[in-house]
Amino acid sequence: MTARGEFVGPAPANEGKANVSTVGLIMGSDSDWPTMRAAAEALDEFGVAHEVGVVSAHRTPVKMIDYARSAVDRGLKVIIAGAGGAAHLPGMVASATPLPVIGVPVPLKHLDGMDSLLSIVQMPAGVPVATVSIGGARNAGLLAVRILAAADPVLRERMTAYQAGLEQLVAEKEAALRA
Ligand code: RP5
Repeated sequence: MTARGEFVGPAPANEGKANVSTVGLIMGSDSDWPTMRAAAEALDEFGVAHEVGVVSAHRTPVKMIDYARSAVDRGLKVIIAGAGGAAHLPGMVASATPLPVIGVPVPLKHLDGMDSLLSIVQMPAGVPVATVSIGGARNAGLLAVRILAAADPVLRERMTAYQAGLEQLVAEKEAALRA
């Protein structure tokens, strides 16, 4: 583990099951990747296997429904969905799977991501999407780790160590300010 609480290696859930992804990381366009890659990096730090795909609510609606409906059978436990503008992907995926869905509002060049945020966050009762901040893909990755960690003591231990690393980092920065 690094000072920042980063981990390398497979999560216990994936040991002996190479390439079995527990998190589905999807986005409406490849243009979302510069934002969404932070989620993949967070999952990598904790050794959580994930699959990455481009699935658009508007351009590939059939693929989107197939993806959501087959997610459980393919072994996914959590889905992270990022989209910008009229960002309907997270909500539509949540409507077609029982898995927890984390929505990432991707900021585009107009409206500063407020359109993405409002498109994702205001879901009708009965169909929840856990929405992170505009551009908050890293937190989406970390939230997915926490959801998995609820049933995985080793991942939970890793998250606890990561949090201790954050605390240590703040203390070091504070000490540097005073030096
Ligand atoms: C959304 O439209 C995507 O999630 C992306 O944020 C936005 C623009 O897509 P591109 O025109 O760059 O492919 O569906």
